[in-house]
Parts: sequence; C-alpha cells; structure tokens
Amino acid sequence: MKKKYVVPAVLSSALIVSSFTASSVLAVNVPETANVQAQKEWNENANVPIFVKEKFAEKHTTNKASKAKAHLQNNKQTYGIENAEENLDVKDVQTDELGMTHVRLIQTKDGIPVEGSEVIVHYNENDELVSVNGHHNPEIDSTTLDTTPDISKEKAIDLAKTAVNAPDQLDYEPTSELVIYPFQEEHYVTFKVNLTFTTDEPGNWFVFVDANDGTVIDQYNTISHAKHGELHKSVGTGVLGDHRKIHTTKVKEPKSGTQFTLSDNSHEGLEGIYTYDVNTGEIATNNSASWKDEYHRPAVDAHYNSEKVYEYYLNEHDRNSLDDEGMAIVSRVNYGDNYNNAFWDGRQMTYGNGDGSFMVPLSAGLDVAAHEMTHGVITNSANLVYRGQSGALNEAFADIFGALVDEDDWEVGEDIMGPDAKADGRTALRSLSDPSKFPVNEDYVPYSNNGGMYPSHMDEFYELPTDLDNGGVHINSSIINHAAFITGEQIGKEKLGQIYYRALVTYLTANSNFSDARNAIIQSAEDIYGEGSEEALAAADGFDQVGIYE
Ligand code: ASN
Ligand code: ZN
Repeated sequence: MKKKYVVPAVLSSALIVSSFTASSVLAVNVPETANVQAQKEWNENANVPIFVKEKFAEKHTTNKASKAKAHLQNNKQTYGIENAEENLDVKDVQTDELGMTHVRLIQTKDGIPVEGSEVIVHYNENDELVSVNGHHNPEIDSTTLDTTPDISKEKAIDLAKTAVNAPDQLDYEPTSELVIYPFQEEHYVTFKVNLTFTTDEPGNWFVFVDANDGTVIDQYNTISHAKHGELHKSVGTGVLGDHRKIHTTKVKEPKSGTQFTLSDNSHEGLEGIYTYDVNTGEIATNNSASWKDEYHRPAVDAHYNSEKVYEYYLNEHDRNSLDDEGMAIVSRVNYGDNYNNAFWDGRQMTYGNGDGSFMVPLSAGLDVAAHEMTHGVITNSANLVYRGQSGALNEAFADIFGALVDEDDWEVGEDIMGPDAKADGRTALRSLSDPSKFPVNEDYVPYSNNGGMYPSHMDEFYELPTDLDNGGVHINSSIINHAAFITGEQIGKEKLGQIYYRALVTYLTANSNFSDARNAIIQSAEDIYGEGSEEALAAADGFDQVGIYE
C-alpha cells in the first residue's frame, strides 16, 4: 500500500497554492500581517511549505492586473519575486463561471519575457485574492545579461531553418520572438523561432537561437515520428462502415455543376469546421450529398469527429473552439504514405491513413480526434512545454480528454488499430485503466525497471533523455492518465472532466510538473465542489495512488 495523503480537517475557505519553482521549490513564508488569515501545511519531504492557504481581504478593484502586481510586490518576502511591478507583464485576465478572476503574468527582464515563467494570481467572486501559483525564476534577476540582440530576427529564422533542415516551403510565416531562455543551468537571450512544415517528417519546431552569436541553444519538435508502421506490413481492411451525419456545403459552380464540400458553417460563433484532402490541397469535395465512396471515408470521419469534439468542449465546458474564441477547426486527411499517426501542428490537425496492418485511417478514432484537438486547447491555455514532465502532462491531458469525449471506455485508439496489431494483442494505443497492459517502444525499455510496459506509478517513471520521445512525453503521461482514471472511477467522467478542464485553463502553466498538476487538480475540485468534498478527495486519491503525494 502506498502512502496515503490525508486531507486536513480544518481548511480555510480560501487557498493559496504557492508552489514556486524555477528548477527547485522555494520556501514560501506567509507574511504575518493583520489582514492575512494564514495556515500552512508542510511538505515533510522537501521541508518547505509548498501548499499555503490564506485569504487577503482586498477592496473592490477596477484593475485586477495592477492589483495583482502590487500584491506580489508588497509580499516580496512570500513569493521571492524581485520587483514584481517592473518584472512581470500581464498576459491575460479572465473571469470564469464561478465569478473568479485569474490574472496570468509572465516574468520579464528588461521587458523580455522569460520562457515558461508564469505566475497566476486568483481572485474569488468577492474580489479577494485567494491563491497564487506558477513558476518564477529567481536567478534571472541577479544574472547579468546582454539583452540587446546582435543578430536580426530574420537571421535567427535562417539559422533555425538550417538547424532543423526545414524545406523552402513552410506552412506558415515563421515567428521569431526575443525571449530569455533558461537552459541547463544557464540563461540565454534568444530568438524563439517557430517553424511549421509538412514534409515526410512533419515539423512544428521551436528553435532557440542565441541573439548574440547565433548559436542554436536548443530545439524541439512537437510532432514525433511514428515507428509503429515498421512493425508489420500487409494489406489493410479499409474503414469502418459507420453511418455519419455531417454538415457540408453545397456549391454551385458554372463549370462543374453542383458540388458538396466538407465545410461546416452551421455553428454560430464558430468560424467553421473544414476538412481538407492532402491529395488535392483543397477542401474535400464530392459531386453528391451522399459521401459513400471508400475514398472519402477518412475525410467523413475527420469532419464528423471534429464536430463531436467541438460540441463536447462547448456543451461541457462552455469553450467555443480550441482558442475559446471560435477559431476555425481545420483537419487534413490522407496524409503521407501508410502513415500511422495523427498530429496537431500548432494550428490544425492532420491524419494519416495508417498502413492498414498496424493501423487504419486515424480519423476513425473519436478519441484520436479529441486527443489532437485537446493539444489545440492546451496550446491556447496552459501551453505546457512539450518536454519532460510538462510535456507528459500535455500528452496526459490529450489522452484524458480523448477518453472523456469517446466515453465508452478508458482506452485510447481502440478504433484505429489494424488487424495485425489486434492479432498481436495491441487492441489500443494506450490504456488509462491499466497502462501496463501495453509495451512501450523497445528503445525505451532500459529507462525504467518495470519490464518495458507503460508506467502507472512514479516508481515506474521512465528517466528518458530528451532525445527519446522528448523525455518520455507519451510514456510518463500514463502515470497521470492512471490518476485520472482512479478519480474518474469514483466520481464519474463528467465531474472528472470539469475538474481537469478547470486545472488546465485556470491553474497550469507552461512549466508545470506532476506535483503542480496534483495541486492544480485538487484546487480545481475544491473550487467547484468544495473543500473536503467527495470530488476533492477523489482527485487527491488519484494522485496518491500513482505516487504523487505533493
Ligand atoms: N499523435 C501524436 C500526438 O498527438 C503526434 C505527436 O507525436 N505529437 O501526441
Ligand atoms: Zn499527443
């Protein structure tokens, strides 16, 4: 039996979740001032309080953003943020359906953002500041950095293109933004360059180019390359046969006559749902309103599942599309050759058709579509860095919402496995209920001691280097997946979705780790269902049982 986390009986009505870390957790001292009701809970292992509850009575405020900064400034002792007024920029202010307001701030130096260092200040419906969380990098303030770039942002783009072997033709105008990048104990002033392209090895690259000497400090791709396809080779079964109702557009062209396209403009406030065929580069088109050709099946599924996922986020979470502002939902199908994967490239979804042996066209999986679209939701919310634990959280949230949208089971990818995979016992890609029923890629086996299966407890964590699956983003995600499953079994999928969604959009930040996820998820459960509620206890129990105790 693993250590059991016991929720204290006495809980104040408001919380501060202060888990400030750069690379380590910093001590947080609560100021003993008259307007503070403070209560601490000690993290016995780390011997620092990382979970502090307090309530600051604040007068009604018209400008919460400046209030938030002033609070951090005035309580420098507690938070350890030097000169918050000057060194934090407001990124976003949002009020949620509970009436709470969340001010998201990003750390800066000389006006330049520090990559991944975000702090969120939360106010309750009475405008009282109730909690603060995030990651702040205290070393930056005392580090001397030359923040005037010696190379141009265009030069940085060129260097980045060379570094990742980008083709001439990119999918989008590259972006290049000056950021301070903490990397391997050092701090660099860099251009963060984003390059997106669709070659045989598709890329959504982030490259950090030193702004002074043009050296590439670091780079990563959020699209990984499937190796599954090499396992078997035979002929596929084709697709499913489900009958789908889909929204399309009827177009009358003088030359070609009446045509129908997979463009769905039926949702008010949404810019539309569009499904493109990579083979033509156009929106999938048919001569008839009946889409029965074998050829169109992957497109029909992508289109249909996009709408399902859109409706899930709208109906369950009042979220209007991936950015919550009605952005168009775009998918591409028939990608690649025997391509056993699907991906979100930072802006849209792309689906391969599988090799017919290991996988069938991936758009057939509602959970696959929900997984990829959730990456889009994450890009537009917590924006979890696709590396190490934050990357594994990114993957876990994608899997968890996959299993919530495609609600019949706790498996991911069960509808897209091909005949040979199934014959081999690979009946799904991953399992939230029992991660260890499937083996990981053989290259990863030596990095854990659990016999080469997906992990379901921190004892089985895969210590992978960053060049293997970005540090195990698709592997260690299973630990969080399993925590969600345990909670979901106790309170049901609907409440699980409410809690995890709130954690994702309200508390998690770019550099959040597993411990932050525990705090964020328990806090979210308490916000919605109350402290000490069955739901909050179930949320904590999920993390306890996978060995994430604080
Ligand atoms: N299907 C994969 C995923 O969404 C693609 C990737 O490697 N990012 O995680
Ligand atoms: Zn993913």
